[in-house]
Amino acid sequence: MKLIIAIVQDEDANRLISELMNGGFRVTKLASTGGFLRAGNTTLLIGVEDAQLDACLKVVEKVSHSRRQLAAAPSPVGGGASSFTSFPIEVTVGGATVFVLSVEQFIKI
Ligand code: 2BA
Repeated sequence: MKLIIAIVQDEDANRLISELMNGGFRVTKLASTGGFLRAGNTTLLIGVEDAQLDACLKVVEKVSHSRRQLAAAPSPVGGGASSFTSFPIEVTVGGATVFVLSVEQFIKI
C-alpha cells in the first residue's frame, strides 16, 4: 500500500476531491500553508493499493493546474542588517507537489 501526500492549490482542491471520490479513492483534506508564499494551500492524504497508484496520480495530474502568482521577495536596502524592503516576483505554483510513501501497516480499529 502507498500513501500519497499531494499539495495542491485551493482552487483545484474541491474538484480534485470529487474526481478522486468518483474514481473510488479515499481522501483526507488538510488545510496547509506554503512556506514560501505564506499562502493557503491544500494537502490531500490518499491511501491506495499499489495497483491503484498510477490511476490515482493520473487524476491528480489531470485536475491540478499550474498558475503564475505574485510573491513578495525580501531585498536588503541600505547598510543595516535589519533594513529590508520587499519587491514583487512572479512564481509558477503547481500543478501538484506529490510525495509517495510506502505504508508499513494500515489499521482500522
Ligand atoms: P510555497 O512554499 O508557498 O511555494 C509556492 C511556490 O513558490 C512554489 O511552487 C515555487 O514555484 C516557488 N518557490 C518555493 N520556494 C522557493 C524558493 N526558495 N525560491 C524561489 N521560488 C520558490 P511549487 O513548487 O509548486 O510548490 C507549491 C507548494 O507545495 C509550496 O508552497 C509548498 O507548500 C509545497 N511544497 C513544494 N515543495 C515542497 C517540499 N519539497 N516539501 C514540502 N512542501 C513542498
